Amino acid sequence: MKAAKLFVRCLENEGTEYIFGIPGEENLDIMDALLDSPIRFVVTRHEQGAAFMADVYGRLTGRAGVCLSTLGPGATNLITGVADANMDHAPLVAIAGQASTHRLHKESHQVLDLEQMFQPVTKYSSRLLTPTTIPEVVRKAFKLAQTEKSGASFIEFPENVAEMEVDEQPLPVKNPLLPEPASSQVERAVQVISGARAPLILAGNGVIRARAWQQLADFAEKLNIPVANTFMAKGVMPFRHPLTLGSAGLQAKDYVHCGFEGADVIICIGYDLVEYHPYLWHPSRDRAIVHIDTMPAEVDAYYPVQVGVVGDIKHSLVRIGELATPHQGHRLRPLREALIREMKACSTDTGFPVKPQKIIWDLRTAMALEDIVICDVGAHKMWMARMFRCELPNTCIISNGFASMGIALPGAIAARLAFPERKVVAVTGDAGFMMNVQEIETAVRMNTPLVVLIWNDGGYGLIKWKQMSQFGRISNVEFDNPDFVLLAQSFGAVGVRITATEQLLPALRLALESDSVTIIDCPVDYAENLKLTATLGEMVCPI
Ligand SMILES: Cc1ncc(C[n+]2csc(CCOP(=O)(O)OP(=O)(O)O)c2C)c(N)n1
Repeated sequence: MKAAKLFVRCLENEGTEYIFGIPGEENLDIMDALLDSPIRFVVTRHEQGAAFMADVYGRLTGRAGVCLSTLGPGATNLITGVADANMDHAPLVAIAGQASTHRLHKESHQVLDLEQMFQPVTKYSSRLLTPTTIPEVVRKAFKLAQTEKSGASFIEFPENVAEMEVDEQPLPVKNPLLPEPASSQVERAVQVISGARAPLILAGNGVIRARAWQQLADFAEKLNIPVANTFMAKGVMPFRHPLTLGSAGLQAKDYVHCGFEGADVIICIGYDLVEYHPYLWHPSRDRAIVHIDTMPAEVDAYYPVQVGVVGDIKHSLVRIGELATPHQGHRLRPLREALIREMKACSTDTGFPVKPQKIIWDLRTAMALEDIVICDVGAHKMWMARMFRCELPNTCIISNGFASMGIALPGAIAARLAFPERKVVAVTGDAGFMMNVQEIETAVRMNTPLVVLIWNDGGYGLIKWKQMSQFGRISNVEFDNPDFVLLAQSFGAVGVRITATEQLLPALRLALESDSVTIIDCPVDYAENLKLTATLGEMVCPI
């Protein structure tokens, strides 16, 4: 058979359901081979959108999302989404066409060394120089992308190799099991945790990747230890659970930081430093850290590990949970209660533009608990991370490693394709929305009903917030927007403009019930940003 056909068979063998991308002249054979495959090709309007779709598909399913582009400019367009997946540990396999191997050694139309270009943003980057290596390269790409720490792989496929004849078969798919933790380390962790005066758990995205949320809840409950989560681990403990403290990730002080300040032992579980720098939650550098993860800890002066328990996270939690001595009392409950009071404070607010807290209240009211929010990057993300309650893991996706704007709309399309029975909302700033606005066409064409909720402030809100906090004036952060209602309509989507706060909840409910793609243009009152900075700056810990 043709090498391109073998390649597609190898993708099928890995369980690939979708490929997101844009064809080009140098991957004609793959595109043709896909016509005879059950894999669905989702044509996007920009390769960045394709990579973000694969990224979010990977986060939600734990299986590598696949994206494809042509050589040169198609591949450079993929890079941001691939880097995002890699830094956030989302499994993804990116594929790019390449010129024939006969012209890779010299200056040549659209030719870049893609294998090298993708190396810093992937775990594995490889060029297919002969068709017989296809089964190994594809298997390795998926194996590395899906094995902890999961991330991105890249395959470059020259067009002349794609059309060669080959007689090979896909390799059997076998994914490695993580080792059990060493008993000596489990025992040391048990001693430190049992002897702690005021322990605190920081749960990261690794707990979600390990699907270990039930073991985390059992561990916290059995030992009676409160749990803070990173932005990327929202929902890892149900928010309604009395031991849940909420999300840690703001650069300012917050209630949850009072927990860190008062703790003597901090148990970091499935936590990657890229999610939230330790100098922000551990400036004193003097607490004992127990690191429970699939890999040894990164070296960082603010992350002094006293005990590292490396191995299968579920197993580590069960073993330590069985042996450690439970703690008494609910010392940190006032922190949780203070946060809940803040969440509720604007629930009936009618001020306009709409306050961030009120947008979040209405969104949570309108959405079912299993529905999915994909959050973009900006001031809205900070508010969502802090105040949007999640009862289930992977119901509020936040990119907080690479933290690239533009993920929300393409990500929402992927979420809807991965879980057609659940409703999906893209929460985005006006700037991030415009970065991948063209994917509305993809959503309408693919018939993926979803809601895009734009927090409209006519500017780069987060940067404005930081400029004002630091310098008291703004520099080059304002812009004009198109008419989002007309824009939506021109794509065949529904456009809704909120002109009074009371309209938001009914608009959200209607949009969630609808079978259309709905774009809601919601003016936001970002005067609340500086008010929050001031409140947090003056905060006295309620414990
Ligand atoms: C691709 C990319 N470019 C720039 C940034 C830096 N950045 C972070 S937030 C932000 C402003 C986002 O504005 P908007 O999307 O309108 O959201 P808002 O902050 O107003 O809620 C910028 C420029 C980034 N994170 N990603």
